[in-house]
Amino acid sequence: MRSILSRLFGKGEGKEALPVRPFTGIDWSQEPSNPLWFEQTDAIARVPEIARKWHRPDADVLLRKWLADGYIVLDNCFSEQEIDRFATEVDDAWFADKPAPGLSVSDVRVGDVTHVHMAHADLLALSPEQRTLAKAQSNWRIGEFHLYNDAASRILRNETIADACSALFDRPGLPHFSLTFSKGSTQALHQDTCVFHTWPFNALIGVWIALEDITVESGPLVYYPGSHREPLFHEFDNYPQTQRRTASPEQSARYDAHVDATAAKYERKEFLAKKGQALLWHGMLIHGGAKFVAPGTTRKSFVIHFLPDGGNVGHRVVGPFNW
Ligand SMILES: O=C(O)CCC(=O)C(=O)O
Ligand SMILES: [Fe+2]
Repeated sequence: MRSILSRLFGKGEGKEALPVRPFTGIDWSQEPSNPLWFEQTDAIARVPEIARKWHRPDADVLLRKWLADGYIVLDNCFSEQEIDRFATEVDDAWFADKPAPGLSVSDVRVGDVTHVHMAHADLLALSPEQRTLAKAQSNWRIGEFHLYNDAASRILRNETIADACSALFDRPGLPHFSLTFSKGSTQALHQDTCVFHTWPFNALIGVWIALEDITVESGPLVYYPGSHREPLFHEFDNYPQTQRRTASPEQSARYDAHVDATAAKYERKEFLAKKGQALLWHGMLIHGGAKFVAPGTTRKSFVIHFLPDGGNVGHRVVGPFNW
């Protein structure tokens, strides 16, 4: 008797060879889902019930804005002192006495070479003059700084933000994946749902926190209120398997064009935040970094992505991956 594998893939007697297809992941349409309240058709009717659980006088207004516009802005979540401490310590990491094992700084340009991820130890091995120059001339970022720094960890664990995300999800939200930006990102327009793998759909809230007052010329966060209500790009028809991270180069180009064309239907806004203000956005809200960044400007910000427990299903998705 022929083995299962040879029956599937082998050239057997009297049998045409079956074409070998790469495994493209599970069929997510068959996967049980527990959709979020704001993804359901009766969402507006549920606002009073959800608002009662969020102990803020403006809960009702914020939830209605979340549904209509796909984002909310929160003030007074942090003390000025904790924001300042964070901003200072990010800068100080460049001149620390000793390296933090595991920490790396991304997109560091030394001379003509840009290091995608530079280990903190390698950074500290540069002379102080080289570091001062690299810091000024690079559009550097730090991923997961909260794992290495108390001031960042304190911001990540802020209770007002966690309560807001849990209220918006109507289930406990957990902070994941922090990013510390030093300058305007100039990032292309995108939807975070399409760069994460979440289940249920849109189980994702982005939180953008200003670590200083943000100016027009520093390349602010750009976003398009209401764009979150647009359907998912039609080619991503087996989400969360099919999205931007698993898309082919051609498909990625079509997605990017789709996002640009969709954004053009909406008003473009820039988040000219005051230090400490936070913008919370829906996974499908189109956003990116403004294209123009004036030389010498900074745009210090901290981004956290919140998901409900178990909402990240990246481990159930198959590659190849674009990043
Ligand atoms: O800060 C920016 O310019 C964009 C950040 C962003 O898109 C993200 O972290 O999801
Ligand atoms: Fe994003």
